[in-house]
Amino acid sequence: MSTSLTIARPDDWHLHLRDGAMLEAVLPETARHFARAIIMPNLVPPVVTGAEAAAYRDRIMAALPDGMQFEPLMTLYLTEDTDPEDVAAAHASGLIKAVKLYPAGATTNSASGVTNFDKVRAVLEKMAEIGLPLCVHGEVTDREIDIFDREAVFIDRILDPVRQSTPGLRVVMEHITTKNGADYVLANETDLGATITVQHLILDRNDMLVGGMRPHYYCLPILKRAEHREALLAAATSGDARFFLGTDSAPHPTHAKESECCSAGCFTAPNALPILAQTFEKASALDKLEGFTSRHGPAFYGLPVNTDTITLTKSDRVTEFPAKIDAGDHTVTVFDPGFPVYWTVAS
Ligand code: OTD
Ligand code: ZN
Ligand code: ZN
Repeated sequence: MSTSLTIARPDDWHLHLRDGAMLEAVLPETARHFARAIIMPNLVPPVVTGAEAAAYRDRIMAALPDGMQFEPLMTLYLTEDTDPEDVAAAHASGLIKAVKLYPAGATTNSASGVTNFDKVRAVLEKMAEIGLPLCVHGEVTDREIDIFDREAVFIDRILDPVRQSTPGLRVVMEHITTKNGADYVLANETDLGATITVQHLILDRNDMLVGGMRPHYYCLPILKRAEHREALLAAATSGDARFFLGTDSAPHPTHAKESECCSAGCFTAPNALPILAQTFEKASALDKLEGFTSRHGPAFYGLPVNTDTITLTKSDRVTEFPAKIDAGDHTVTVFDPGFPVYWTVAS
């Protein structure tokens, strides 16, 4: 028995490709299935200027194996020193598709992020004027706020005030992890979208913590309670165009994950689409998969939907994914959803 589903080729609206040997190792895993991806700028040092984004794009294209197609959609890392005119020029030339806001200290390599939002006001106003989206890592970083509450508090304290004071600013709430995040999107008709990862659709904090700590499920924002996962799944499978796939595939060497202080991030690029097909099927929403993976993102970013297609097939044999891929002197452990997957990307 087999079932198949052909959809417009997906894009990944939130991806970490890194640099050097890691970039070479992980790029084919994305390019095999996805046509384009919004490339996160949290390198060390971060990608701050248009010139740095152009150089990074060139390194990505140089790392793409012969015969593979892929378009990196570049972003700039917003700092308190970012020059509005440099942002506008990088946008006007077609180089960048978004600017990324990290509150300082929120996640991996976010030390150069924003602490004082008054200092980025001129950049945000320029972005609203030219229609350039702001991608937001939506967590406060104050020590006194519990890690499980950081997204909800960010929405109230930072996101809503920034949006109110910058009319016309287009915002993508990246990797939403709570019902609060989904509800905020649903309550705001215009200029707002949200990406959702694979792991936040299928896992909750019990999967990470009960019976032992599973470092490969540790990512930021951290997995939440089951009721939040259910709200995200409802949003993703609803067909609402404000929700689209951003895998947040974030590779780290296996030793850095399986360590005393584990790095945050799940490496989902190789199996994101088969896991999603199975998840949408289980939710009786296979007909909504193409919108989530291939149509809603381009609509938000004002880009064409890809004209070629991929075919996902389901069989009664479990799909085998590699446990690890090689990356220079290291390996990267591939995300294991914790259940057998019967879908595969056929072409
Ligand atoms: N979350 N890991 C990383 C980034 C994301 O917040 C994110 O976008 C990373 O490793 O770059 C993670 O857990
Ligand atoms: Zn983030
Ligand atoms: Zn990310």
